[in-house]
Formats: sequence, C-alpha cells, structure tokens
Amino acid sequence: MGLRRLPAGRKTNLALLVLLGLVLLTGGLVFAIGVGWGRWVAIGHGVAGVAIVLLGPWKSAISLRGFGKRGMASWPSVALALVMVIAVVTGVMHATGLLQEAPLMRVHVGAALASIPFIVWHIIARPVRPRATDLSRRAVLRGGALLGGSVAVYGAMEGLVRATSLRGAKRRFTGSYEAASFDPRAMPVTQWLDDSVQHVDLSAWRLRVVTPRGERAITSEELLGFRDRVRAALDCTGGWFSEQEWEGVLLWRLIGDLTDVRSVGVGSVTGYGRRFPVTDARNLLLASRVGGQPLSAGHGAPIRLVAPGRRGFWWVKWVDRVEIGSTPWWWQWPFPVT
Ligand SMILES: Nc1nc2c(c(=O)[nH]1)N[C@H]1C(S)=C(S)[C@@H](COP(=O)(O)O)O[C@H]1N2
Ligand SMILES: [Mo]
Repeated sequence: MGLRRLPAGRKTNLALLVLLGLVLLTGGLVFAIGVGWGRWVAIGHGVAGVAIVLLGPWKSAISLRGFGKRGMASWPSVALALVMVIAVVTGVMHATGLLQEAPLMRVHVGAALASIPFIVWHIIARPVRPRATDLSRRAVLRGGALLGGSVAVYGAMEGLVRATSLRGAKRRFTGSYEAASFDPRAMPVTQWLDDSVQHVDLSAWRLRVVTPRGERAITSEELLGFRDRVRAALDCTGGWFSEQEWEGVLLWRLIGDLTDVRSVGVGSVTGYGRRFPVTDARNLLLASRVGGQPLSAGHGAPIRLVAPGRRGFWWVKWVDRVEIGSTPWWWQWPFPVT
C-alpha cells in the first residue's frame, strides 16, 4: 500500500496534538455544562473527533515509517492507538445511538482518561518542536481544509442519523438520551463513583443548616411542610436524562437572601457534596417528593438536591447539611473526586 509515501510529518503530529487537547477539553466541558450553549461545545467535540479520524491515514504513514526505522512499534504507541480507537468507536456509537449499552459512556471517558499518560509519553519520547513555518500560508490552508472536511463529515453523519431515524436523532443537546421522564419509579438510580444507596434512619436524621448566624437542625416533618415545585431534567454524564416534577423547599427559604456570603455547600450523609454560588439558592430545590410520591432511597430520600441546568453530579442525594460560606463556589474539584 502507498500509505508510507503519504506526505506526512511533524505538522500532522502537531495537528493531532492540538486536536487531542481539544477533544479532551471539550469533552470535559460538555460534562460540566448543562445549559443550552453547551450544544456548541458538544458539536465542537464531535467535529474535533472527526478531524482526528480524518488524519488517521497520515498518522498511519508516519507510524509505519517509524516502525521501519525502529524495527517495531513501541508498546505505548500501540496502547495509545488502541485507546484512541476505543474512544472513537464508543463516541460514534453513543452519538448515533447504534449501541446503547449503559457502560458505553464510561468506556468512552475511561479510554479518554487512559490516553492522557500515553499522550504525555508521546510528547516526551517523540517531541515535536513547533516552528514559525507551522503557521505558513500553506499550513493554514491545510488546517482550514481539515476543519472544513471535518464539519462536512460531522454534518453528513448527523444528517444520516436523522434521515434513518436512528436513536441518535433524539438525543438532548448534551448528547444524553431520555429515560423514564415523569415516571420516577422507572428512572435509573446511579452514583457518581463509589457512593452507595443509603437507607437513612429518619428518627436520627436532621438537616443541619449552617449560616454565619448560627446552626439549625431541621427535621423531616418540618421539611414536609414546604410545597415548592420545580420541573427539571436530571442529566447524568452517564448519557441519559430524565425530566421530573420535583417538590420540596427552595434553598433560599432556609438560608434567607444573604449578600455577604459567596457560596452554599450541600452535603450528603456519605460525605459527597458540591458547592454552589449563593445566587443559585433561589433556583436550587431540596426535594422530598418526585412525581407526587416521596423519594425512594435510591433517588436520595429523605431529601436530594435538584439543580436545574446542572449535570446530574450536582444533584446531591441523601442531603444532611447545607452550609453557607465565604469560600468561592469554584474552589472545589470541577468533578467530584469520590
Ligand atoms: N450522595 C451522592 N449524591 C449523588 C451521587 C452520588 O454518588 N452520591 N451521584 C450523582 C449523580 S452522578 C447523578 S447522575 C444523580 C443520579 O440521581 P438518581 O440516582 O436519582 O437518578 O445523583 C447525583 N447525586
Ligand atoms: Mo451521573
């Protein structure tokens, strides 16, 4: 085959490096953004993914020449190629809906994370030094052609998914598929990493509300007196979403409108928790009911947070404390670490 003779070299490698940075960044951002403009980040993620695939033949030419020189492929390059293929295949399967197994997104993210050390290895072992000519007119034109080609292929794939009514046509802007909306009993129960479903003993349970004015403990009966309602979609980064009618108490009713504090932390009996800008307290709901029924243990009884417009990992379950603080909300890991 003529692959070896394709005119490919450092610029292909540089382009791939930039694209890998882009897919990792946009992938992380899609997980972080639960509101409408996240759509553009998701599309950017897809386009960058396509561009990586389009560079495949050129990259293969480089690799083949490299093997020729070194006699064989080094195992980290093989591993990198393998995880890239897994990430691309699972990404395409999820986006088109061709395959809809639950662990698909985990495998996709797992492969992406696994690629990082190999990418770092590649940068160190096979360094590519950018040169001024990398931004020559010709290089820019080629980059433009790659971008145009990638947008075209991405658009064609989306068109095909729609034309053939593949399940992918029905995914939300985050890429998630609908699961059991307005049917809380059928809604999936899921945990972020290593938490497990809690069966909270109501007689001992209290909601501790900590503000600069002091600490309060609220019982579950007291909480049942509130009837605030919010309709919102829980959109799990595992790739599904479910819209429900939630009922409980809006957070600001418990903490008041505070101007001299920055953030409100919401914590679970398991130690899991997230911190929010205090201005969100008007929209955050501590829900004790869903779809007119008390929450099940799996969905976070006695109360769970409903955080409209935020991805599922912000929706803390089995809440037992709300804490006002001067720590800025962004002073936490972008994604929970336990
Ligand atoms: N305490 C606690 N709350 C949690 C989690 C967790 O692991 N621990 N997982 C979050 C994630 S990732 C999601 S998608 C939702 C899932 O809510 P559900 O099981 O009611 O569908 O809960 C969130 N709240
Ligand atoms: Mo999730």
